[in-house]
Amino acid sequence: MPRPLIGLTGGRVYGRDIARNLDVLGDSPIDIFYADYSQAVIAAGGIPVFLPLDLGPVDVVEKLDGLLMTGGDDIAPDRYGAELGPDTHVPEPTRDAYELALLDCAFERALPMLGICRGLQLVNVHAGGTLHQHVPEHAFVDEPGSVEQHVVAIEANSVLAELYGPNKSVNSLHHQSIDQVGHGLRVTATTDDGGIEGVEHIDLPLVAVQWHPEMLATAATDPLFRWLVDRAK
Ligand SMILES: [Mn+2]
Repeated sequence: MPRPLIGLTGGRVYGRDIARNLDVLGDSPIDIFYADYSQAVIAAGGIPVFLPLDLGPVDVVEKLDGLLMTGGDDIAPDRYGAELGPDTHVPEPTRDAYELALLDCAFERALPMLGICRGLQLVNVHAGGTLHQHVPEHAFVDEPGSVEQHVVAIEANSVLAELYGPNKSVNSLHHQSIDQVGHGLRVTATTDDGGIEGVEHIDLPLVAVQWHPEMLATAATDPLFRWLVDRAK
């Protein structure tokens, strides 16, 4: 059995955003992703491939066996019918458009999909849901990403319950979260303050979580990446 090809999304910065870069390259676009994601996919037996933001989603989804929507900056609130809140980061419209189009194609092909952090928020917005634009009590951004900050309760009879059992201690590096849940999604992980931290699609192989399994000490053996790779085979 060949190792499945897992597409990874990422963001875009510019030469000027990179320390010690040449000044003359300040306006040059650079597509980026955190290697924690690709390392976790490799450890789970998949072959990660980065999906450049200029690629046509239709062309690339045809070639993929699975899709990992990674973390990143805030989604433009107009994508879910809201005004830009005072604490919402400057939107990245190129990435929003690209990832939403990727999800269109992945849904059409029923591709196995995993969303992490922004990836979960994106899945929800794609499904017609909305976001809370600022939940600072979940933004533990001054501590290492590997630190577990709170517990999530996991719904029985879900993929997350199969993988983790009834609860899991997780990290928390997000300042936005799901408000209204989108169509076709089922909430399968919540916090005791009422936050939604995990959703699954009722028909398709799609799981999304608000925490960052790729940053935990257990990343190399995290069952979520194994789930994605196994479903992608
Ligand atoms: Mn959290």
